[in-house]
Amino acid sequence: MARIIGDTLKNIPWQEPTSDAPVWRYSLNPVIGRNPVENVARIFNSAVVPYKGKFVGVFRGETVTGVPYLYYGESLDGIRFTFNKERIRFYENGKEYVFQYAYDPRVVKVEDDYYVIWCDGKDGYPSIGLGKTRDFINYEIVSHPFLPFNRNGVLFPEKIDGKYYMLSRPSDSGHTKFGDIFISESKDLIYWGKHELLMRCGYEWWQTLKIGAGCAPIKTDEGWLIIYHGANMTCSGYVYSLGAALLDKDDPKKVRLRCTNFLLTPEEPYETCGFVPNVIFPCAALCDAESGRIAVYYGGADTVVGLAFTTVDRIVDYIKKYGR
Ligand code: BMA
Repeated sequence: MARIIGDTLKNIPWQEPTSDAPVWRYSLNPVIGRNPVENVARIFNSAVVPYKGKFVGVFRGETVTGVPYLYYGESLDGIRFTFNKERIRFYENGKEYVFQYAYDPRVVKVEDDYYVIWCDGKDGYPSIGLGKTRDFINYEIVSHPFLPFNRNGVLFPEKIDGKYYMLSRPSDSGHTKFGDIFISESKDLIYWGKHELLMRCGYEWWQTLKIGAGCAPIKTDEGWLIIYHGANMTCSGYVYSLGAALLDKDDPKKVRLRCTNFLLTPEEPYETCGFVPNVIFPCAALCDAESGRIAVYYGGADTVVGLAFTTVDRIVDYIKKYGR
């Protein structure tokens, strides 16, 4: 029986499985549909965390100009969300930070701070932006950890041996046709180094083109559980699926096991049809250490947000069964 090492979250959104699939979809998906708030055409690829008894998040809102920015949303049950119509403002040295664009946010709590990591259009280059908040009202820029081009920055939820760790994917300026996951460390969240290749694109067709970190790593007694996306190429474009792996608990630079099967691939209409068809893009997971339940938020077809469930037992067993 694998165990989550972390907090209890009794009100985690949940639905029992109806099959033995390793990850199953919420039957009332999508949880966030089109035109969720004034001037925002679509919300997808977004992050949710528990906060003061409810669920709050930083959401990728594709505005009606087509430019993505970050929006705040909240929910009592983790399923029905309301959003602020003003986008989130960040400050740097007392001045408002001017966004060119911002997308694919993740939110990770480390000690008392909630860190927001997103793909930031800094000087026109896709770069990793790192900011923080304590109250989801005031946000400040912490750093831009890596040289461009880089996407899919995901911070670990605790320091390991006194150091912060971040996953990311160095890439290029466009819809990158390549990309592996790297891991970097820092003592202060400002200066990052010791960059190392963590996982290359897989041999399996669903993850041959590029891979990128997804949800914040989940600490388990079997290691750090990472839920990521893998993309491949077809005659009609890219297909993004959800994959999983286990990293060593004490040394996250070591991959223990990586699942050769995808755990979710686009099947439902809200994943196969939309602004960009055939995309499942996980960005956040809620966990309840007591029951072992995990709820994953993912973007569907660059258009909506879906919810999927698993338990630490099921997913770890599956990785062990189909891992290499
Ligand atoms: C990637 C990112 C994601 C997006 C995906 C599919 O390059 O831009 O935000 O979900 O493409 O379009």
